[in-house]
Amino acid sequence: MKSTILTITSAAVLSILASCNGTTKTTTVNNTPAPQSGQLPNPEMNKKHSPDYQPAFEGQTRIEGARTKTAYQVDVINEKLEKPWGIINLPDGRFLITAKAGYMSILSADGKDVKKIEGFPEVDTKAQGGLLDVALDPDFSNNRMIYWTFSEPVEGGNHTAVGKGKLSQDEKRVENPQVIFRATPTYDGDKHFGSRLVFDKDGNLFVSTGERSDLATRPLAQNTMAYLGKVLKITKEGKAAAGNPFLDNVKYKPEIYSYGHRNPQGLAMDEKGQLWEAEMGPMGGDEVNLIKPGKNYGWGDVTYGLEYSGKKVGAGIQQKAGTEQPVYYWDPSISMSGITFYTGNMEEWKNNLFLGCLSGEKIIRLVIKDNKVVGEEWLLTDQKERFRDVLDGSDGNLYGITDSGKLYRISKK
Ligand SMILES: [Ca+2]
Repeated sequence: MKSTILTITSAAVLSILASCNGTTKTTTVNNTPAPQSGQLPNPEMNKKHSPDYQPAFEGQTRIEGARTKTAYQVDVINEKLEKPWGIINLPDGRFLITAKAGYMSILSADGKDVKKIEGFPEVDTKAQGGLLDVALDPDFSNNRMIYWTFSEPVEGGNHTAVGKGKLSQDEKRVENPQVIFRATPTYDGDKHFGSRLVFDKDGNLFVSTGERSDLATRPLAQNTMAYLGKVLKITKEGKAAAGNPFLDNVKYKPEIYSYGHRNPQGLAMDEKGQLWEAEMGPMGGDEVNLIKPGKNYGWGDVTYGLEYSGKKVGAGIQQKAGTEQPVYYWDPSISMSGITFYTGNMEEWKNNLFLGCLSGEKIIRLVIKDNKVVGEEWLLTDQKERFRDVLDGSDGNLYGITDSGKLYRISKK
Protein backbone atom coordinates (compact mmCIF):
# COMPACT_ATOMS: atom_id res chain seq x y z
CA MET A 1 0.00 0.00 0.00
CA LYS A 2 1.20 3.46 -0.82
CA SER A 3 1.86 5.55 2.24
CA THR A 4 2.63 9.21 2.50
CA ILE A 5 4.45 10.77 5.40
CA LEU A 6 4.96 14.47 5.81
CA THR A 7 7.30 15.87 8.37
CA ILE A 8 7.16 19.37 9.75
CA THR A 9 10.24 20.46 11.62
CA SER A 10 10.44 23.26 14.12
CA ALA A 11 12.06 25.32 11.36
CA ALA A 12 8.72 25.06 9.57
CA VAL A 13 10.04 23.08 6.64
CA LEU A 14 7.55 20.51 5.41
CA SER A 15 8.75 17.58 3.38
CA ILE A 16 7.04 14.63 1.77
CA LEU A 17 8.51 11.15 1.95
CA ALA A 18 6.44 9.18 -0.49
CA SER A 19 7.24 5.51 -0.34
CA CYS A 20 6.20 3.63 -3.45
CA ASN A 21 7.49 0.27 -4.64
CA GLY A 22 10.43 0.54 -2.29
CA THR A 23 11.62 3.94 -3.53
CA THR A 24 11.40 6.99 -1.32
CA LYS A 25 10.97 10.47 -2.69
CA THR A 26 11.50 13.56 -0.58
CA THR A 27 10.02 16.85 -1.69
CA THR A 28 9.96 20.15 0.09
CA VAL A 29 6.48 21.48 -0.49
CA ASN A 30 6.15 24.31 1.95
CA ASN A 31 8.81 26.52 3.41
CA THR A 32 6.71 29.61 3.85
CA PRO A 33 8.30 31.72 6.57
CA ALA A 34 6.36 32.13 9.79
CA PRO A 35 4.12 35.21 9.71
CA GLN A 36 5.71 38.25 11.31
CA SER A 37 4.02 39.95 14.20
CA GLY A 38 0.87 41.67 12.94
CA GLN A 39 0.74 39.69 9.66
CA LEU A 40 -2.31 37.81 8.42
CA PRO A 41 -2.19 34.00 8.54
CA ASN A 42 -1.91 33.85 4.74
CA PRO A 43 -1.55 36.45 1.93
CA GLU A 44 -4.71 35.00 0.29
CA MET A 45 -6.66 36.79 2.98
CA ASN A 46 -5.98 40.10 1.26
CA LYS A 47 -8.68 39.39 -1.36
CA LYS A 48 -11.78 40.70 0.42
CA HIS A 49 -15.15 40.43 -1.30
CA SER A 50 -16.82 43.17 0.70
CA PRO A 51 -14.16 45.78 1.54
CA ASP A 52 -16.75 48.20 2.94
CA TYR A 53 -18.01 45.86 5.65
CA GLN A 54 -16.51 46.69 9.04
CA PRO A 55 -16.24 44.19 11.92
CA ALA A 56 -18.30 44.79 15.05
CA PHE A 57 -15.22 44.59 17.28
CA GLU A 58 -11.44 44.37 17.06
CA GLY A 59 -10.23 40.85 16.38
CA GLN A 60 -13.49 39.59 14.86
CA THR A 61 -11.75 38.85 11.57
CA ARG A 62 -8.25 38.81 10.01
CA ILE A 63 -6.45 38.19 13.28
CA GLU A 64 -2.70 37.85 13.46
CA GLY A 65 -1.18 34.69 12.01
CA ALA A 66 -0.04 32.01 14.46
CA ARG A 67 2.66 29.40 13.86
CA THR A 68 3.02 26.00 15.53
CA LYS A 69 6.47 25.63 17.10
CA THR A 70 6.27 21.95 18.09
CA ALA A 71 7.33 19.46 15.40
CA TYR A 72 4.57 17.22 14.13
CA GLN A 73 4.08 14.52 11.56
CA VAL A 74 1.31 14.10 9.01
CA ASP A 75 0.41 10.61 7.75
CA VAL A 76 -2.26 9.49 5.32
CA ILE A 77 -3.38 6.24 6.96
CA ASN A 78 -6.10 5.36 4.46
CA GLU A 79 -6.83 6.80 1.04
CA LYS A 80 -9.62 4.57 -0.21
CA LEU A 81 -12.65 5.81 1.70
CA GLU A 82 -15.72 6.58 -0.40
CA LYS A 83 -16.78 10.23 0.17
CA PRO A 84 -16.55 10.16 3.98
CA TRP A 85 -18.57 12.79 5.88
CA GLY A 86 -18.31 12.26 9.64
CA ILE A 87 -15.68 10.60 11.85
CA ILE A 88 -15.72 9.62 15.53
CA ASN A 89 -13.82 7.18 17.73
CA LEU A 90 -15.31 4.01 19.15
CA PRO A 91 -14.45 3.44 22.83
CA ASP A 92 -11.62 1.04 21.84
CA GLY A 93 -9.89 3.66 19.65
CA ARG A 94 -11.08 2.41 16.27
CA PHE A 95 -12.87 4.84 13.93
CA LEU A 96 -16.51 4.99 12.90
CA ILE A 97 -16.75 6.87 9.60
CA THR A 98 -19.86 7.67 7.58
CA ALA A 99 -19.99 7.36 3.82
CA LYS A 100 -22.21 9.85 2.04
CA ALA A 101 -23.45 6.97 -0.14
CA GLY A 102 -25.45 5.56 2.81
CA TYR A 103 -23.33 3.24 4.96
CA MET A 104 -20.65 3.47 7.66
CA SER A 105 -17.25 1.84 8.09
CA ILE A 106 -15.23 0.79 11.10
CA LEU A 107 -11.50 1.31 10.64
CA SER A 108 -8.76 -0.10 12.82
CA ALA A 109 -6.73 2.53 14.73
CA ASP A 110 -3.95 2.29 12.10
CA GLY A 111 -6.49 2.90 9.32
CA LYS A 112 -5.66 -0.32 7.48
CA ASP A 113 -8.50 -2.64 8.38
CA VAL A 114 -11.95 -1.60 7.09
CA LYS A 115 -15.32 -3.19 7.90
CA LYS A 116 -18.58 -2.06 6.33
CA ILE A 117 -21.81 -1.49 8.31
CA GLU A 118 -25.07 -1.67 6.35
CA GLY A 119 -28.79 -1.57 7.04
CA PHE A 120 -29.28 2.20 7.18
CA PRO A 121 -32.48 3.82 5.83
CA GLU A 122 -32.34 5.06 2.26
CA VAL A 123 -30.58 8.40 1.77
CA ASP A 124 -30.90 11.01 -0.96
CA THR A 125 -27.34 11.32 -2.27
CA LYS A 126 -27.98 14.12 -4.75
CA ALA A 127 -25.35 16.90 -4.55
CA GLN A 128 -24.78 17.69 -0.82
CA GLY A 129 -27.16 14.99 0.47
CA GLY A 130 -26.45 11.54 1.85
CA LEU A 131 -25.55 9.85 5.12
CA LEU A 132 -23.91 12.72 6.96
CA ASP A 133 -22.80 12.89 10.62
CA VAL A 134 -22.62 10.25 13.35
CA ALA A 135 -22.56 10.28 17.17
CA LEU A 136 -22.24 7.52 19.75
CA ASP A 137 -24.71 7.21 22.57
CA PRO A 138 -22.92 8.36 25.76
CA ASP A 139 -23.89 4.90 27.08
CA PHE A 140 -22.68 3.11 23.91
CA SER A 141 -20.51 0.62 25.84
CA ASN A 142 -23.72 -0.77 27.34
CA ASN A 143 -26.37 -0.16 24.66
CA ARG A 144 -24.39 -0.05 21.36
CA MET A 145 -26.66 2.74 20.07
CA ILE A 146 -25.50 5.08 17.30
CA TYR A 147 -27.15 8.24 15.95
CA TRP A 148 -26.76 9.75 12.52
CA THR A 149 -28.04 12.54 10.30
CA PHE A 150 -29.03 12.08 6.67
CA SER A 151 -31.04 13.56 3.87
CA GLU A 152 -34.22 11.53 3.83
CA PRO A 153 -35.94 11.12 0.45
CA VAL A 154 -39.72 11.47 0.71
CA GLU A 155 -42.58 12.50 -1.51
CA GLY A 156 -42.07 16.14 -2.40
CA GLY A 157 -38.29 16.14 -1.92
CA ASN A 158 -36.13 15.55 1.14
CA HIS A 159 -35.16 16.93 4.53
CA THR A 160 -32.43 16.51 7.11
CA ALA A 161 -33.38 13.69 9.49
CA VAL A 162 -31.87 12.06 12.58
CA GLY A 163 -31.74 8.28 12.81
CA LYS A 164 -30.71 5.90 15.55
CA GLY A 165 -30.06 2.17 15.74
CA LYS A 166 -28.04 -0.51 17.46
CA LEU A 167 -24.69 -1.65 16.11
CA SER A 168 -24.93 -5.44 15.74
CA GLN A 169 -22.51 -7.62 17.70
CA ASP A 170 -20.75 -8.67 14.49
CA GLU A 171 -20.49 -4.96 13.50
CA LYS A 172 -21.94 -5.63 10.06
CA ARG A 173 -25.37 -4.05 10.45
CA VAL A 174 -27.37 -1.42 12.25
CA GLU A 175 -30.32 -3.11 13.95
CA ASN A 176 -33.83 -1.62 14.21
CA PRO A 177 -32.99 1.69 12.57
CA GLN A 178 -35.53 4.38 13.42
CA VAL A 179 -35.95 7.98 12.33
CA ILE A 180 -36.37 10.02 15.52
CA PHE A 181 -36.51 13.54 14.08
CA ARG A 182 -37.31 15.20 10.74
CA ALA A 183 -36.27 18.81 10.07
CA THR A 184 -39.30 19.86 8.08
CA PRO A 185 -40.59 21.43 5.93
CA THR A 186 -39.60 18.98 3.23
CA TYR A 187 -38.11 20.71 0.21
CA ASP A 188 -37.18 19.52 -3.25
CA GLY A 189 -33.55 20.64 -3.21
CA ASP A 190 -30.07 19.16 -2.93
CA LYS A 191 -28.10 21.64 -0.79
CA HIS A 192 -27.47 22.88 2.75
CA PHE A 193 -28.62 19.95 4.89
CA GLY A 194 -26.27 20.98 7.73
CA SER A 195 -25.64 18.84 9.81
CA ARG A 196 -23.73 17.76 12.89
CA LEU A 197 -24.58 15.92 16.07
CA VAL A 198 -23.14 16.60 19.54
CA PHE A 199 -24.33 15.12 22.84
CA ASP A 200 -24.49 17.40 25.85
CA LYS A 201 -23.54 16.35 29.38
CA ASP A 202 -27.16 15.40 30.16
CA GLY A 203 -27.45 12.96 27.25
CA ASN A 204 -29.43 15.25 24.96
CA LEU A 205 -28.51 15.71 21.35
CA PHE A 206 -27.65 18.97 19.57
CA VAL A 207 -28.49 18.83 15.86
CA SER A 208 -27.62 21.55 13.34
CA THR A 209 -29.72 22.00 10.21
CA GLY A 210 -29.16 24.04 7.05
CA GLU A 211 -31.64 26.41 5.39
CA ARG A 212 -31.55 24.46 2.09
CA SER A 213 -29.73 27.25 0.24
CA ASP A 214 -32.40 28.51 -2.15
CA LEU A 215 -33.98 31.97 -1.89
CA ALA A 216 -37.34 30.21 -1.45
CA THR A 217 -36.23 28.54 1.80
CA ARG A 218 -33.72 31.10 3.12
CA PRO A 219 -36.35 33.06 5.11
CA LEU A 220 -37.13 29.86 7.04
CA ALA A 221 -33.86 30.34 8.97
CA GLN A 222 -35.71 33.21 10.71
CA ASN A 223 -39.05 31.36 10.85
CA THR A 224 -39.31 29.84 14.32
CA MET A 225 -42.07 27.43 13.25
CA ALA A 226 -39.71 25.75 10.74
CA TYR A 227 -36.74 23.50 11.49
CA LEU A 228 -34.45 24.84 8.75
CA GLY A 229 -31.37 26.92 9.64
CA LYS A 230 -31.43 25.95 13.32
CA VAL A 231 -29.51 24.38 16.16
CA LEU A 232 -31.97 22.00 17.81
CA LYS A 233 -31.72 20.16 21.11
CA ILE A 234 -33.58 16.87 21.33
CA THR A 235 -33.74 13.82 23.55
CA LYS A 236 -32.59 10.38 22.41
CA GLU A 237 -36.24 9.83 21.42
CA GLY A 238 -36.31 12.94 19.23
CA LYS A 239 -38.47 15.11 21.53
CA ALA A 240 -37.70 18.65 22.69
CA ALA A 241 -35.06 18.51 25.44
CA ALA A 242 -35.94 19.65 28.96
CA GLY A 243 -34.76 23.21 29.55
CA ASN A 244 -34.97 24.27 25.90
CA PRO A 245 -35.47 28.05 25.60
CA PHE A 246 -38.89 28.09 23.86
CA LEU A 247 -40.78 25.23 25.53
CA ASP A 248 -43.62 27.52 26.66
CA ASN A 249 -43.77 29.79 23.61
CA VAL A 250 -46.33 28.79 20.97
CA LYS A 251 -44.55 30.93 18.35
CA TYR A 252 -41.53 28.65 18.42
CA LYS A 253 -40.96 24.95 17.78
CA PRO A 254 -39.94 23.54 21.18
CA GLU A 255 -36.88 21.70 19.80
CA ILE A 256 -35.24 25.01 18.76
CA TYR A 257 -32.11 25.97 20.71
CA SER A 258 -30.88 28.78 18.42
CA TYR A 259 -31.87 30.08 14.98
CA GLY A 260 -30.84 32.24 12.05
CA HIS A 261 -28.18 29.82 10.74
CA ARG A 262 -27.18 29.21 7.13
CA ASN A 263 -25.41 25.89 6.62
CA PRO A 264 -23.91 24.77 9.93
CA GLN A 265 -21.64 21.81 9.22
CA GLY A 266 -19.57 22.35 12.37
CA LEU A 267 -20.59 21.81 16.01
CA ALA A 268 -18.26 21.19 18.95
CA MET A 269 -18.21 21.46 22.72
CA ASP A 270 -15.27 23.19 24.43
CA GLU A 271 -13.65 22.19 27.72
CA LYS A 272 -16.08 24.39 29.67
CA GLY A 273 -19.12 22.74 28.05
CA GLN A 274 -19.86 25.71 25.78
CA LEU A 275 -21.29 24.87 22.36
CA TRP A 276 -19.52 26.31 19.30
CA GLU A 277 -20.83 26.27 15.75
CA ALA A 278 -19.30 26.97 12.35
CA GLU A 279 -21.34 27.84 9.30
CA MET A 280 -20.45 28.71 5.74
CA GLY A 281 -21.43 32.16 4.58
CA PRO A 282 -22.11 32.88 0.90
CA MET A 283 -19.26 34.84 -0.79
CA GLY A 284 -17.41 35.79 2.39
CA GLY A 285 -18.99 35.75 5.82
CA ASP A 286 -18.06 32.24 7.02
CA GLU A 287 -18.69 32.33 10.78
CA VAL A 288 -17.68 30.79 14.06
CA ASN A 289 -20.40 31.30 16.66
CA LEU A 290 -20.69 30.65 20.36
CA ILE A 291 -24.18 29.18 20.65
CA LYS A 292 -26.40 30.44 23.45
CA PRO A 293 -29.94 29.23 24.06
CA GLY A 294 -32.73 31.21 22.42
CA LYS A 295 -30.47 33.50 20.39
CA ASN A 296 -30.83 34.61 16.78
CA TYR A 297 -27.62 34.37 14.69
CA GLY A 298 -28.88 36.61 11.92
CA TRP A 299 -29.03 34.69 8.66
CA GLY A 300 -30.54 35.49 6.10
CA ASP A 301 -30.75 39.18 7.15
CA VAL A 302 -27.40 39.82 8.81
CA THR A 303 -24.12 38.66 7.24
CA TYR A 304 -20.57 39.73 6.38
CA GLY A 305 -20.92 37.93 3.03
CA LEU A 306 -22.30 38.80 -0.39
CA GLU A 307 -24.49 36.84 -2.79
CA TYR A 308 -22.46 34.76 -5.27
CA SER A 309 -23.49 37.36 -7.87
CA GLY A 310 -21.61 39.99 -5.85
CA LYS A 311 -24.81 41.74 -4.76
CA LYS A 312 -25.60 42.51 -1.13
CA VAL A 313 -27.58 39.93 0.82
CA GLY A 314 -30.97 41.53 1.52
CA ALA A 315 -30.46 45.06 2.81
CA GLY A 316 -26.72 44.44 3.28
CA ILE A 317 -26.76 44.50 7.09
CA GLN A 318 -23.80 43.23 9.16
CA GLN A 319 -24.95 44.17 12.65
CA LYS A 320 -28.48 44.32 14.01
CA ALA A 321 -30.01 44.60 17.47
CA GLY A 322 -31.50 41.31 18.63
CA THR A 323 -28.99 39.22 16.67
CA GLU A 324 -25.73 37.66 17.82
CA GLN A 325 -22.42 38.61 16.25
CA PRO A 326 -20.06 35.84 15.18
CA VAL A 327 -17.05 35.40 17.47
CA TYR A 328 -15.02 35.36 14.25
CA TYR A 329 -15.65 35.57 10.52
CA TRP A 330 -13.78 35.22 7.24
CA ASP A 331 -13.82 37.22 4.05
CA PRO A 332 -12.74 35.71 1.67
CA SER A 333 -14.44 32.42 2.51
CA ILE A 334 -12.55 29.44 3.88
CA SER A 335 -15.63 27.18 3.52
CA MET A 336 -15.38 25.15 6.71
CA SER A 337 -17.15 21.90 7.47
CA GLY A 338 -16.51 19.82 10.63
CA ILE A 339 -14.81 21.39 13.68
CA THR A 340 -13.29 20.11 16.91
CA PHE A 341 -11.58 21.34 20.04
CA TYR A 342 -8.19 19.71 20.61
CA THR A 343 -7.27 17.97 23.85
CA GLY A 344 -4.36 15.89 22.53
CA ASN A 345 -0.58 15.52 22.84
CA MET A 346 0.50 18.83 21.29
CA GLU A 347 0.69 21.07 24.36
CA GLU A 348 0.50 24.35 22.40
CA TRP A 349 -2.67 23.16 20.58
CA LYS A 350 -4.65 22.43 23.76
CA ASN A 351 -8.20 23.87 23.62
CA ASN A 352 -7.59 25.35 20.17
CA LEU A 353 -10.44 25.03 17.66
CA PHE A 354 -9.63 23.13 14.45
CA LEU A 355 -11.78 23.55 11.33
CA GLY A 356 -11.74 21.29 8.29
CA CYS A 357 -12.10 23.41 5.14
CA LEU A 358 -13.64 22.33 1.82
CA SER A 359 -12.97 24.71 -1.10
CA GLY A 360 -10.50 26.37 1.29
CA GLU A 361 -8.45 23.09 1.15
CA LYS A 362 -6.77 23.21 4.54
CA ILE A 363 -7.25 22.75 8.26
CA ILE A 364 -7.45 25.98 10.23
CA ARG A 365 -6.29 26.29 13.83
CA LEU A 366 -7.84 29.05 15.91
CA VAL A 367 -6.28 30.07 19.19
CA ILE A 368 -9.11 31.19 21.48
CA LYS A 369 -8.76 33.10 24.73
CA ASP A 370 -11.72 34.24 26.86
CA ASN A 371 -14.06 33.35 23.95
CA LYS A 372 -12.15 35.61 21.53
CA VAL A 373 -9.93 34.50 18.65
CA VAL A 374 -6.34 35.65 19.23
CA GLY A 375 -4.49 33.68 16.53
CA GLU A 376 -5.13 31.77 13.30
CA GLU A 377 -2.97 29.25 11.48
CA TRP A 378 -3.49 27.49 8.15
CA LEU A 379 -2.31 23.88 8.17
CA LEU A 380 -1.84 21.30 5.36
CA THR A 381 -2.42 23.91 2.65
CA ASP A 382 0.01 22.03 0.38
CA GLN A 383 -2.23 18.95 0.41
CA LYS A 384 -4.95 20.57 -1.74
CA GLU A 385 -7.61 18.46 -0.05
CA ARG A 386 -11.21 19.22 0.92
CA PHE A 387 -11.34 18.41 4.65
CA ARG A 388 -14.90 17.34 5.47
CA ASP A 389 -14.45 16.62 9.16
CA VAL A 390 -11.79 16.69 11.85
CA LEU A 391 -11.53 14.56 14.98
CA ASP A 392 -9.83 15.11 18.33
CA GLY A 393 -8.67 11.50 18.51
CA SER A 394 -8.91 9.52 21.72
CA ASP A 395 -5.21 8.59 21.24
CA GLY A 396 -4.14 12.25 21.48
CA ASN A 397 -3.73 12.79 17.71
CA LEU A 398 -5.74 14.99 15.35
CA TYR A 399 -7.48 13.29 12.42
CA GLY A 400 -9.09 14.62 9.26
CA ILE A 401 -11.13 13.04 6.46
CA THR A 402 -11.26 14.39 2.92
CA ASP A 403 -13.80 14.30 0.10
CA SER A 404 -11.18 12.46 -1.95
CA GLY A 405 -11.32 9.57 0.56
CA LYS A 406 -8.21 10.11 2.69
CA LEU A 407 -7.84 9.72 6.43
CA TYR A 408 -5.07 11.96 7.78
CA ARG A 409 -3.34 11.57 11.13
CA ILE A 410 -1.50 14.56 12.57
CA SER A 411 0.67 13.55 15.49
CA LYS A 412 3.33 15.05 17.72
CA LYS A 413 6.81 14.13 16.48
CA1 LIG B 1 -24.62 35.00 11.70
